[in-house]
Amino acid sequence: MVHKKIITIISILGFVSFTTFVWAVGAMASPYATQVIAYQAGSNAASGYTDPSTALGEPSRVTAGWPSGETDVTMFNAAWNTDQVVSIGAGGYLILGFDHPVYDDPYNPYGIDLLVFGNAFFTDSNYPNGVAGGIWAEPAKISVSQDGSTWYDISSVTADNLFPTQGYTNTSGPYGNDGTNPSNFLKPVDPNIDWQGKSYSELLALYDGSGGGTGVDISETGLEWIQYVKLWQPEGDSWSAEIDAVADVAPVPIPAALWLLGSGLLGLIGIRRKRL
Ligand SMILES: [Ca+2]
Ligand SMILES: [Ca+2]
Ligand SMILES: [Ca+2]
Repeated sequence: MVHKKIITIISILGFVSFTTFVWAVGAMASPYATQVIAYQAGSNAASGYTDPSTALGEPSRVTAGWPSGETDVTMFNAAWNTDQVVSIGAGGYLILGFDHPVYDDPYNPYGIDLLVFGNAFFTDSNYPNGVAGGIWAEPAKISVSQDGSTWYDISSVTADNLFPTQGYTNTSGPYGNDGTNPSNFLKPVDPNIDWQGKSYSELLALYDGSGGGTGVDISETGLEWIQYVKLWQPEGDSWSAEIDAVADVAPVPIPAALWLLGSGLLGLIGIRRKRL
């Protein structure tokens, strides 16, 4: 019995270290898009915002201030430099590639595997204090693919929508430029939070260190992984979506999983001992 237990524990530890190895190898790849496969600006794409390479790499943490200087990107203050976001527009599309497969990983928070960052923002119903009265969103459709040619549409969410980007976790106000702790762009916001009417500080707490983004669960397509993302708008849309970046969600860190596993095992052993 004891031997069995030890063997079980050793095999679990072996699995965990193998998984750590796999994740460590995965971590060497970029978690953001590395390739523009195709881009076609739509008929009403925003003038000057037509450089698709602006959607590569990580989302923007800082953007131009008004009328000058710089401000942090917050959920009330979106990125708007021409070298930060690319506009899609009616009939337009943008196809991005990752350098690795993005998995429907069971360890991903809320089942969310992929994040799409745009320049949506909460409208401020108590300017300049930051109270989310609504959201300025310009929806674009999201499709995903394993090979860049067969596409599966995502029906549950649209890009350039919830949740607006937050570049730092400690920017003091919604229009501040004093952030020093970068937010986590690989961590989704809990899709069930009620953001309506919440203050900036309440929203920061609800974001819980996340940098925002539209959360996509690729399991709705039936695919186990994807490597290409298409952001597109149908003909006739009167608005134009902007895309800042896409990200591969990081699974829940090993220490937490290990801790849960460990406490579960200790609990089982404890129960055994009590019986003896
Ligand atoms: Ca998933
Ligand atoms: Ca937009
Ligand atoms: Ca960008």
